[in-house]
Amino acid sequence: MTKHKELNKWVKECAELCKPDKIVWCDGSLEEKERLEKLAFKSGELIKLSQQKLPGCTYHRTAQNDVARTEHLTYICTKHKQGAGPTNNWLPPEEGYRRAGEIFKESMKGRTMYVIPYSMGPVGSPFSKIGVELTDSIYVVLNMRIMTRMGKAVLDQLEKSGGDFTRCLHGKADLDVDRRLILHFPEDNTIWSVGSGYGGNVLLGKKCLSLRIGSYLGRAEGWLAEHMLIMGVEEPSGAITYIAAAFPSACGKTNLAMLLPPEGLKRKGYRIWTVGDDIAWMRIDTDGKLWAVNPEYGLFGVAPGTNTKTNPNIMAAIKKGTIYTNVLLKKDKTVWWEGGDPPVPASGTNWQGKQWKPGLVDENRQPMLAAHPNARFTVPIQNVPSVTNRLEHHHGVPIAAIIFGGRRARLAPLVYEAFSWQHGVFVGATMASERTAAQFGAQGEVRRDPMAMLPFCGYNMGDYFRHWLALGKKMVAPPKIFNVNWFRKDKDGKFLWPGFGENLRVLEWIISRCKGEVDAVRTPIGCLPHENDIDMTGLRIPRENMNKLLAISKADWKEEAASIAEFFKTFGKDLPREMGSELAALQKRLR
Ligand code: GTP
Ligand code: SPV
Ligand code: MN
Repeated sequence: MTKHKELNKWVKECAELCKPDKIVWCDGSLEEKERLEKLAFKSGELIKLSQQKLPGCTYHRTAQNDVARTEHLTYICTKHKQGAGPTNNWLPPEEGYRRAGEIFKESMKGRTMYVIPYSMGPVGSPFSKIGVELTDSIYVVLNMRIMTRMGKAVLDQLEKSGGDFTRCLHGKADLDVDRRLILHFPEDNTIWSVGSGYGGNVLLGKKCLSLRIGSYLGRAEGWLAEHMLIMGVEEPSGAITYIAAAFPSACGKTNLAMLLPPEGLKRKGYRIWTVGDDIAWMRIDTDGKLWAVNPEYGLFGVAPGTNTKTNPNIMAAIKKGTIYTNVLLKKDKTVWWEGGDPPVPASGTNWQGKQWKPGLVDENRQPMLAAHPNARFTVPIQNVPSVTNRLEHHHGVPIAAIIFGGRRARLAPLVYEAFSWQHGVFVGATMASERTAAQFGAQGEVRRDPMAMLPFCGYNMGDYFRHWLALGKKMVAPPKIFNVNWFRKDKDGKFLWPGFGENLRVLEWIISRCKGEVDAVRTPIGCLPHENDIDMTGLRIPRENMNKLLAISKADWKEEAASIAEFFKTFGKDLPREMGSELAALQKRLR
């Protein structure tokens, strides 16, 4: 119970629909965490890991058909279809409530409904948003406890303000993919998610509130909610340049946000500060510049491919207080995944709960995986050795550069700079990337993913581009916009660029451009580095690789422009005029 009348009324309504045996209001205390863990160990929902080697860590397996976000079951429910736009699935609100309501109905019988008051952003900050999630999953409560600021302090804040909150109802129901819906009702500030237990579908503060509802609120209130990491690059002088970068899911945000300077660049004495790894809320401050906060409090990161060489910061962070999902469980109650630290374990129980050892194949004669490719860890951001000390500053950090990027085996060069804010919006709007395991569906195919927001924009994407254009006009010296591609491959399918920590070499060029310290080569697609302006000290890669990484094929780009034209057609009248003129200008430059 609470003094907040609206909240009480809504909790009661949801309980009448779902019929839980019990309602528990979460206070966020350590005692509560331990009590819930105990219950989950007993039911098997969680497994306790070795407390010597991984203190405070637990292990969870999701249902096997529930291992990634399900974009085809994710909807924006606005009164008019126009509100959701051409890139979102749409349902009229009544229809959404009705369909999901049937699945929610009495689905919590025999279960407990937990009430989680949470704040995205520092509690009480004028730029934060409060949500309340109702869920029948202890796994969700324990994850929300890491990913958000939650519990008593937030409820107190909500009661004190008497203000609005995002109504987030989640139920596992029967975890049946045919009875799964992730619904957003931006006009009601409401989210309903039913039939899933997987992170992005159920930790409703993350993609659902901070991006889909957030972007909708951002347009109404004049700010931006983006699928971006935020990082600071500190020079020995102490000056820190902050960068925000949008890459699609599983394309390197967590890794870039906490990179360690590579050997050859260590002499320059850079330090990297991690502000956020997935979401940025950005607004124009009183100085007319763009400032960003990370509304989250934890990281829900991809495990496979993560090891002490590629990301020592995260490996240090996940040694304590971490929830591991869908990785390999070893006999000594520690964990492993493909691309993890050596040695490869001799055996273990895999993400499906099957006995695993190296070399086994599954029923399709494919190598049996230890971890699901989208296996994840949930870890408090304060565990990360490179965490910024500005996390609680309600102004956040000033953004000097915005970077877009994706996985593209061909076409896109290692880095280029947009000619202007408007051109940069075009570069972001036409981003494309190969699909990864973070979303349900075919992997590898290239799809357009504007600003890495295709699955996350809570309103008409055409209006979203318009909003970006409008904010650019309001800023004093808007950030410079860049595009990067760490994933270009050679003929044999090998990455041409070593990536990870070495990406700092590219960031260094980007920062020099922001400061006006280096020239660039003007090409039809944007400004590229002069070959010698990327510091390659200590990095031995063949010169021809560098040429390939910076090569622009006019023929390929003409094809790209034609494909962009096709993509733009899907927007019809919703496409801002400026996007059409940028495309025409690109085509002209390519001629
Ligand atoms: P989400 O949490 O889904 O939004 O993903 P993310 O963008 O934070 O991606 P993350 O940093 O977790 O990286 C995803 C995968 O890409 C991991 O397997 C990484 O090992 C791999 N990866 C990250 N950075 C690089 C890079 O610079 N080069 C290459 N080749 N792989 C990378
Ligand atoms: C992503 O898919 O972009 C993620 C993971 O960050 S999830 O929270 O599942 O959306
Ligand atoms: Mn993400």
